[in-house]
Amino acid sequence: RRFHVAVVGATGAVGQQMIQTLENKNFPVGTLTLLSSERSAGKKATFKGQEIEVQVAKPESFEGVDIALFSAGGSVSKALAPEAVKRGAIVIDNTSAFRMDENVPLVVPEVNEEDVKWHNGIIANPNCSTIQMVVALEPIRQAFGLKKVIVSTYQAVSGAGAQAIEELKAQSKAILNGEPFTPEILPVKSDRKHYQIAFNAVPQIDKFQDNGFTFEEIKMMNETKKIMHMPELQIAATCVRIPVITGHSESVYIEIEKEGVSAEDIKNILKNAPGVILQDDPTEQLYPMPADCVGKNDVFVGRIRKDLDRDDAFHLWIVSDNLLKGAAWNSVQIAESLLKLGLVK
Ligand code: 11C
Repeated sequence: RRFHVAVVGATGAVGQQMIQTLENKNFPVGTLTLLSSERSAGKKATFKGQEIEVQVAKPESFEGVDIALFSAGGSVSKALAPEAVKRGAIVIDNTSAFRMDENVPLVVPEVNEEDVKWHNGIIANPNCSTIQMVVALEPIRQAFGLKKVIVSTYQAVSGAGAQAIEELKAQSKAILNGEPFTPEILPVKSDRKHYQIAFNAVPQIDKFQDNGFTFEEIKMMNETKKIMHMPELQIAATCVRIPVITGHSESVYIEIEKEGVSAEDIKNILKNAPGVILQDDPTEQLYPMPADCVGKNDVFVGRIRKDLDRDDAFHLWIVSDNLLKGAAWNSVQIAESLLKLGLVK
């Protein structure tokens, strides 16, 4: 059978990729409903050669919808996801609105696919920087145990949406032409101050919490524990925005349980891990970079080294397309898991 799918936030950076991914993966779509805020309604998007007009998202928009993919911001999800569920849809939500809700599974299919089984209408899609990290860490945990993670990110501007992409492009041109510019979007549109992103690195993604971490860092820490079912995991994150358009990179330090493990052992595990591509050969200067990962669904891992001071510690470099595995592809993959497990009525 074919399914009625809705995409909420259809004109956004992630929404566009969701439509494309449904097409590329040949997801069994019968009807595709595209929804957005009033501001973007009326625009058109193409799915399998057909133009579809984007409509204003309202509670009634979800009548007859089987699966609704939400990526229009937390407030839209909070208001409309329960309305969609009330009308019989299963919601896959790409915002942080429900991720830490204990009644809502938070799913990365390579890691915890089985968690979709206990959903109550909403399944949350994790933060992009969390997703790519857990895809690489779970196989290591399964083989050798995992005690501690320290991650520093190098995140692309598309994580902050279409306006942030435009800001980076316009600013780069202005600086190269010696023209004035006023930062208005990054690091966080709704925060008080805005800073230059072109030719810069900004150690703030999302707003600061009272404990000195940003919300992006807290999300990475909490979501990783929930997805991996490891409330006891020691984990700390530092999240940095860099002037790359798409593709998040992460430098990750881990401490494992097992003794006597070599970097080669870790590479062998990752070579066969689902969703992972090992790109690691210093003799050939082979390592993952965002420019090579754009448009691909996999998580790329390289620079795997054993720590020089600790026998149980390793360093990794993890890169993925934040709009695909980090968002659109992981959401569609959750929808595929629902079909595979016979969970869509
Ligand atoms: C960024 N990771 O790169 C963020 C975007 O919680 O879904 C995704 C925010 C989220 O800015």
